[in-house]
Amino acid sequence: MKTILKVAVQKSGRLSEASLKLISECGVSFPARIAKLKAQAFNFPVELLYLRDDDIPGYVADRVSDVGIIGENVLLEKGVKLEVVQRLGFSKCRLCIAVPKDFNYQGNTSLQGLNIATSYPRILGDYLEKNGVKAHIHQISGSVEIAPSIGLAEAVCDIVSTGSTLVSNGLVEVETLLKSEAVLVAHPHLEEEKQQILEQLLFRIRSVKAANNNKYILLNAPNEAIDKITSLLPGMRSPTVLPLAQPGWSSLHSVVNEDDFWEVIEKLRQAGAEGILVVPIEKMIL
Ligand code: PRT
Ligand code: ZN
Repeated sequence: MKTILKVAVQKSGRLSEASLKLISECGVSFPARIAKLKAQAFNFPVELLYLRDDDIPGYVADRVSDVGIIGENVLLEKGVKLEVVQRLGFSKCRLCIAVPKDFNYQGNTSLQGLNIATSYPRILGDYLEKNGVKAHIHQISGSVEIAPSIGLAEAVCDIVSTGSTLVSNGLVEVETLLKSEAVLVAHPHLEEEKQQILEQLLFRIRSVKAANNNKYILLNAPNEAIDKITSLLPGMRSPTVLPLAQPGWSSLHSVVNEDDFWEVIEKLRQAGAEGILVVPIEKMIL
């Protein structure tokens, strides 16, 4: 029988769309999703399992699934030992302690003796223990941010992304326990054939991620500016330089990282670049 790699993804929630988009950008196609629990790809030896995110670490540990995409926060909270084989860069968030805005917070000793509401008792417990703070952890499964206003707790420990939920509940962030993003986790002992499929998938994921983080840039410049402009364009090796029909001018092509994109564009303009075109890259093979 043909070996298939089972990949667990969140059924519906904040990770679902980005997880499926990533898999589809890897050129792996699935039948349209009709409230199914699993689906096999047409063109790659992968089967998707649609699960609740909290169940994914346990299912991968038990080999119900071979790999899974989850928030690192969930992985750490479950305390399941799995290998993070790739950080995926989406669903970025942080786990924070927050207190009412009129609380006179003086560092984590101010948490001593408080009731702290959270859905992350393990991570919070570890943090308090490491910092020698004795507080009462009140575990709740949702709507943590309302706990102080209904008198359930004096502080909360919850996931924050934009921070607007905290603000609208009159809370301020005082400690960051963890920075999280979606990760691909794998069972530590996959059989050889599954490991090979995983390697192929990882190669595609890394190419997609590199492409998303970079832009292809084309510009025109007078020949005397080429050296200066080349020094500003790191590129994959060095920029391509092609002569323009107009004498004394060239066209330069290169790749620029998304993170320092605007800064580089500004410097290129100052160095004499004109007619700058920026184009998305679909795949980038490193
Ligand atoms: O049903 P299932 O169990 O599968 O899903 P879930 O409801 O447990 O999880 P879901 O879909 O809400 O989140 C999945 C993962 O997304 C989390 O484990 C995090 O890794 C990640 N993530 C990213 C977030 C957020 N951003 C986020 N903002 N998870 C939750 N939130 C919540 C947070 O709990 C708080 O209520 O959003 C609110 C704060 O958002 P801001 O933008 O107002 O700060
Ligand atoms: Zn969940």
